[in-house]
Amino acid sequence: MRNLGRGVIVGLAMVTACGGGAKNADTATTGAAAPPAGASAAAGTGAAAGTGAAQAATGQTHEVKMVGDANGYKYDPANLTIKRGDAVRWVLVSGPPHNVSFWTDSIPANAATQLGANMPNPMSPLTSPLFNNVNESYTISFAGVPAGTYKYFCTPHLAMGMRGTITVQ
Ligand SMILES: [Cu+2]
Repeated sequence: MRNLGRGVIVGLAMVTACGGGAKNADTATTGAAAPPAGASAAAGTGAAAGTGAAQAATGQTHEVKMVGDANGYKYDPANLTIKRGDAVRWVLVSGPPHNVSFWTDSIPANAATQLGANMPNPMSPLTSPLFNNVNESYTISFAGVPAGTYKYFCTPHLAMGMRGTITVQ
């Protein structure tokens, strides 16, 4: 009986450790979902925050690679500074699936509505779909969003430290 119990515990630990993408995705989504109450309240107060319609980029498009290999999982560059109106294009280089998900509590106040509107085909609020193919890309316009720091992560690889920052000037 004792041995059986121990076996179950070990088994559970292994499931947790090897849960992989789906489990991490659940955790990340839950974590990201908590703050929006405050964020949307803030967005509602600021009339200039965006109407919910996407705004096309008017400036430069910057490229960020999504990389996963023997050296780890990362965005390259992980930290990028752009101007308002620029766009960022994430390109899948290796180690999919990858995506782009913003922490709702780690973007400027009032940013969520317009940023969300500027994100094509979101899987959930401020979260891009998952990308599985090399050279697949995803572009977000940073037009109409407030200046500041936007922190984001890859849902499947957050636990492996795949995260980045866009600073909008
Ligand atoms: Cu990833």
